[in-house]
Amino acid sequence: MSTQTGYGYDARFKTIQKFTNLAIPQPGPDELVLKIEAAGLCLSDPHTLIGGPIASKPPLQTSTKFVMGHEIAGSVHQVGSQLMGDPAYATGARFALQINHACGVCNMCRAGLDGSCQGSYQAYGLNEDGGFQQFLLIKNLRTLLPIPAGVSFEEAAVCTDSVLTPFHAIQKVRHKLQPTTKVLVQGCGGLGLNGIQILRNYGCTIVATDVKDGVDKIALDYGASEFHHDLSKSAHASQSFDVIFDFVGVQATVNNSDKYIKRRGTLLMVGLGKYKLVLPNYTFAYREIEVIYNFAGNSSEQIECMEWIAKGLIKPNVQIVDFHKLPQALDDLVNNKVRGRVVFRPNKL
Ligand code: FEH
Ligand code: ZN
Repeated sequence: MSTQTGYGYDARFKTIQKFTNLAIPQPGPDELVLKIEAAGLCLSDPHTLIGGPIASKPPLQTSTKFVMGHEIAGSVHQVGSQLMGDPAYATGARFALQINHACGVCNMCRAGLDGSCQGSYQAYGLNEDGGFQQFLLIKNLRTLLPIPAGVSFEEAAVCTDSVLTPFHAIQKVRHKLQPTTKVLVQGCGGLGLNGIQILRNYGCTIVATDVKDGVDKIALDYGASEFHHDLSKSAHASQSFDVIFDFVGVQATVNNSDKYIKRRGTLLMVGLGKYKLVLPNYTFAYREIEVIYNFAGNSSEQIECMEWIAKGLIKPNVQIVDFHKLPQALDDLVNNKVRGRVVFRPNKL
């Protein structure tokens, strides 16, 4: 096979494009080619198609056409001349990718905060080629994170984003999570269900809410002590939650947070449902609400998440879908018909 098929972004269209006859990359001396074993679908994929990609940092130009898919796990297929014989990159070695190409040398990276790297704005599948294809060229070896034994490619793929993102947000407030802490999780989709599983380990009381049908049982199985479609029909008083995670990010969830957060409570904004939101300035100020924004996470946290999965502390809810059904799966995601995280296996045709 000398060509491959991929799905991705083309600036001329707002819909996902099927690319046939893509060249299979050849590695340069210090590069390698990763065989894509699993690639997850995320709400940021439709956002990329309609809102344009995350901009690259000049002088690098954002590609006007690239293969999408940013939740990526794979195995080493071919290495460049300088990597030959290096056991770390032996054929078949298993890696998950860090989505953003952290440079490793800026102040953020040196402080371990490489998810906020100041040196590079490149991100697999978001502004350059990603995992919705069979083979991907890896130029930045720092983005390769070894997958521990006991973690599947599918789990490692979703760990790059849908596990890492709630994990990163939860780490910021873990000192507040006591058995008496009342936590509200808004949104039981890709992020929220993983968030509940992570929170369960901190012993706090977790109340989950989602307007969607069919997620109550799984939210309870994963560690929520209660699930409500509509909190106003529950026994929870207004201003009664210490910590609220908004894994949705729409106006209705912000309004819910305004109603239910306690004085001096903490609101973690995680979901990117809407581009702009109205925050209740007066009531948040009066109650001294701490609002913390979150985005993705650091590679050390991603490695830790994979260790949690290996230990059985988190079981990501993955749903494997045939690669050729990718455009349909994307439509289903946009229309809120997906349960769990969709993962493709581009090499299993
Ligand atoms: C992670 C890292 C860099 C860019 C984007 C992301 C995702 O959270 C997007 O879903
Ligand atoms: Zn994503």
